[in-house]
Amino acid sequence: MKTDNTSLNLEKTVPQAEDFLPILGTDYVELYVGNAKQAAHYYQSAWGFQPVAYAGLETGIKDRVSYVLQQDKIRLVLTSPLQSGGDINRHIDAHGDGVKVVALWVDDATKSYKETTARGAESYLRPKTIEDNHGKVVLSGIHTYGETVHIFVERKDYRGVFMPGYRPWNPLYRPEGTGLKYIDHMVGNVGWNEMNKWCKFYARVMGFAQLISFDDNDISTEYTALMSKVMSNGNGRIKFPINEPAEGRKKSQIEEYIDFYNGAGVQHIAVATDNIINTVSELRDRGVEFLHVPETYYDTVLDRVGEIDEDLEPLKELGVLIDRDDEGYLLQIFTKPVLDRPTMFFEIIQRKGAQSFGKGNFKALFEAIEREQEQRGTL
Ligand code: TYF
Ligand code: FE
Repeated sequence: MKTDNTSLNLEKTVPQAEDFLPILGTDYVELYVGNAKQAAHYYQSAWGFQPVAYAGLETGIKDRVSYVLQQDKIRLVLTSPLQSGGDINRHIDAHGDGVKVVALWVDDATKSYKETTARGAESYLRPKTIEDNHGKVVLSGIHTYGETVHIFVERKDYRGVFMPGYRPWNPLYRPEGTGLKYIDHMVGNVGWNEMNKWCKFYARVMGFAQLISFDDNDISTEYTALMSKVMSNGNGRIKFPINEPAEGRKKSQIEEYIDFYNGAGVQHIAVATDNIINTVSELRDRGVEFLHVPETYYDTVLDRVGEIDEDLEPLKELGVLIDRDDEGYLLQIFTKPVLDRPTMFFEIIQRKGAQSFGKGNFKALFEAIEREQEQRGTL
């Protein structure tokens, strides 16, 4: 690690120039998927997201359909095309199901657009105001890595369920939530030697600062390798680690992603819970598949992390990983890819003081990923 936790603290206390892009939080994450109706059912039944809003033929939209689901502060939008041709079909053809939009909640979407495009961001959506009888929303957007985009959402003058163009979606089917609270971080995989370019993009264009950096010595296992830097916005609410593949003995998991996604894109979405044992038990009962770590991990883990509040036995039974830094500890676990292509997956994380990313688990985690790669014949 190039900067340890001491310098991580230092970075946080360095006085920043005025934030030209204040971000209130993640507004929503939009996936382009082949069958939004069935994907919505999956996120409801397996993950416990609640139905919120709908747009499609019934609301006068002819070429696409979108379902909006929410769990606490996490909002997902699932969008499918209704016709052949067009950008959404092309996106799905190239990437499979995946994240198109990481939407950021701001006070002023017009200013966010002006500040970022003036610093070199490529425009995706010029500021536009959409209105209905619940008020107005201002949207604007810029391109980031691959075909992923950021949309700035200004909703201070809106009181509807999501945004104009959508109507409330109230199905009878409403499985309970699983205790997921908010998006902790969202990770991008970029191509060979592109990590620094995209970190500079987040620094220069969006005013983010680097929190941590991992090189291939930190993370390389016997075979695979990667490099990673974590970029964070002024108030720390948004954390975007950026990974690039590194040369190892065998194929990097990042390279496998890039091959199947056909380029850069969102690799994992880390969602926070305040009771990882309950959340992961519930998710597992509903069919979500997690990476398996060998039981021997638990023979020595407490020597490494010291005392923790939880009983070790349920953590071991579920395969939850534990790591500590000088601010506290964290509990984390990773799903297998949630799509047929080995691309996007989820991380469930519970922070108990620690603000880092689980470096002490990298070896066990990456070896678990390699075992999956081996089964796919992509190692
Ligand atoms: O977000 C992180 O940095 C941790 C660790 O391919 C990690 O979740 C890093 C790379 C990766 C999977 C997990
Ligand atoms: Fe993560």
